[in-house]
Amino acid sequence: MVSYTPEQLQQALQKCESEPIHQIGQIQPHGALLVVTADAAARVVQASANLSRFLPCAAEYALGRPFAELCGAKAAEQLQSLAATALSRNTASGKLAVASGSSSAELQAHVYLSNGGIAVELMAEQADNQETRLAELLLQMQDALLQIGTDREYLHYFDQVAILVRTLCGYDSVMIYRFDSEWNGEVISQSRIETAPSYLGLHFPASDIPAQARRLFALNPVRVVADIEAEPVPLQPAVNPLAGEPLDMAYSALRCLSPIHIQYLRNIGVRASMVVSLLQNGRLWGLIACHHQAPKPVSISEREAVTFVSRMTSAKLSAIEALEQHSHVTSANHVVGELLNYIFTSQEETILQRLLPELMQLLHADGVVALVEGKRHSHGLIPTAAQLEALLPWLSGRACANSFSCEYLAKYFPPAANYPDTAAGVLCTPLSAGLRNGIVWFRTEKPRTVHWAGRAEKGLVADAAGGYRLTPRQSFEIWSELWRGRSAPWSPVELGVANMLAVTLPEGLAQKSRLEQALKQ
Ligand code: BLA
Repeated sequence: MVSYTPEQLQQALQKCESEPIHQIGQIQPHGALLVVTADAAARVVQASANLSRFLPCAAEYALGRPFAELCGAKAAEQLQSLAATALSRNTASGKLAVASGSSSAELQAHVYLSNGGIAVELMAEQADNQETRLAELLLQMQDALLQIGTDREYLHYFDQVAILVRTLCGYDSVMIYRFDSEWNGEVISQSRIETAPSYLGLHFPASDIPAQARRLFALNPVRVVADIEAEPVPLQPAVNPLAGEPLDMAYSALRCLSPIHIQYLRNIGVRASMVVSLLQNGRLWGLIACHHQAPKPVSISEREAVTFVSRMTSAKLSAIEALEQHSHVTSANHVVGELLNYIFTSQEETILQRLLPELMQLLHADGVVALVEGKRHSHGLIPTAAQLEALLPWLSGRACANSFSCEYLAKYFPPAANYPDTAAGVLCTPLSAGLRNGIVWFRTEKPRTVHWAGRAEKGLVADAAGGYRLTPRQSFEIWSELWRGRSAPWSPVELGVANMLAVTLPEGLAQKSRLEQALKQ
C-alpha cells in the first residue's frame, strides 16, 4: 500500500467527484436512444450507433429526419403524448407501435426531456405477461409496504422490501443500504441466494459513491448495469447540436455507468447490478442495491415496478420521520411553553435550572450549556471551564448563521480528543458574537467496532502527474476498525428541534428583558 496523507486522499476524492457522469455520451447495448426536436416535426438530432437493431434504419440515415417518417404517424403521436407526461413528471414510459414500410413492431419506450429536446430510449418488448405478473406481485405486497411499523418492526420491514425486490426482478442478492451522516453506508438487510456473499452488517466507505453520483439519485431513482462486459454504444454526433455539449442523461434508463464504477463491480465479483434510491423527505436516506452473477437487463416494466417500490418505501421513511418529528416538536413546544410561563414570574436562574434537564433530554444529550446574555448555565456532563474557554469561541466560529453538529468533534477540533467522556459529539445553535446567546448540547463517546467491506485507502495509486488517484479497491475482505471518540449521531429531527429552539428561546428571553426594561422606566 502507498503511504498517503489525509490531504492526498482528499485530493484523490475530489478527482472522483469531478467526473461528469451524466454526460457520458454512451448507452448500454440492450436498447437504443434517439434525441428529437421538441417541435411538431420531431426531427432526429442524435441517435445511438446501434439504432438499426431496433428500427429498420441506421443512425446516419435517421439524423435530420422527422420521427414520423422513421417510425410512422401512430408512434409519433404516442411519443408526443409521452413527452407531454414527461414535461410534468420528468420521465414517462409506454409502448410505441412502430411501423416502417411493410414492417411493424411494438417497442417499449422511456422518454425524458433533455437539453431542450426529447430523448426517447427504445427497448424490445418484454416476455409475455411480465407486466401482469409484476402488477399481481405488487398488489400482494401492497399491505406490507404500507404498514407503519414500530421501531422493533423497522428492520423486519426492510427484510420485506429486499424480498419483494428479489421476487420482482430475480437478482441473486438484494441489499438495503443505509447512509450515515458522513455518507458511509451499512447493509442493514439482505435477501440472497446461498452462493451470493453476505454483506449484512458491513459498512462501505463514502468514497464508493461520489457526491455527483449521489445527487443523480434524487433525479433518477433506478440505475441499471445490465452487463459489465457489454460494449458501450456511442451517440452520434457526440455533441448534442441543441445544447452544444454532450447530452444530459440524468434521467436515462440506458446510460453507461462510469468505467470506474464498472471496475468496482468487476472487483466485487458482480456481472450485473441495479441500484434504487430511497429518500426520506427528499433527502437521500439509502439504496436498494441488487447484484447478479450473470448479465441481466431490466425491462421497462420492471423499472416501473421498482420505481413504485422506491416511492412507497420512501413515503414510509418520510412518515416514520414525520411521526418522530411530531413527538419531538410536541416536547420542544412543552419546554418553550414552560419557559414562557416562568419568564414573567421567575428569575432567569430558576428558569434555566428548571429547563436545562429538559433541554438536555429533549435531544438525548449527556450535557448542555446555555449562554444567556453572556451568562453560562449548564447541566449534565460538560467539558471543564478551561476546556470550554477554548471550545466555545471555536464553536462560535463554526456556528455563525447556522447550527453546527458533529458526532466526532476531535476530527474538527483536535483538543477535544482529550475529553471524549464529555464532548465526543456536539450540537450547537448559532452562537452570537461575543458568546452572548446560544445553546450547546454534548454527547459522550460511544465506542464501537465497525466492520468495513475492504479498506478504501487500498485503492490509492500514484498517477503520472505526481498526484494520487483513488481507484476501486481489489479486496472486499472484512476489515474491522474500533471507532473511538465518537458519539451517537444527531438525527435530522434532532437538528430540526435545535433550530426551532434556537429561534424561540432567545426570543422568549429577549422579550423578558424588554419587559424588564419597560418596567424600570
Ligand atoms: C457509483 N458506487 C456507485 C453507485 C453505487 C456504488 C451503488 C451508484 C451507481 C449504481 O451502481 O447504480 C457503490 N454498489 C456500491 C456499493 C455497493 C454496491 C457500496 O452494490 C454495496 C453493496 N467508486 C469507487 C472509487 C471511485 C468510485 C474509488 O470505489 C472513484 C474514484 C466512483 N462510483 C464511482 C462513480 C460512480 C459510482 C464515478 C457513478 C457511476 C455512474 O453513475 O456513472
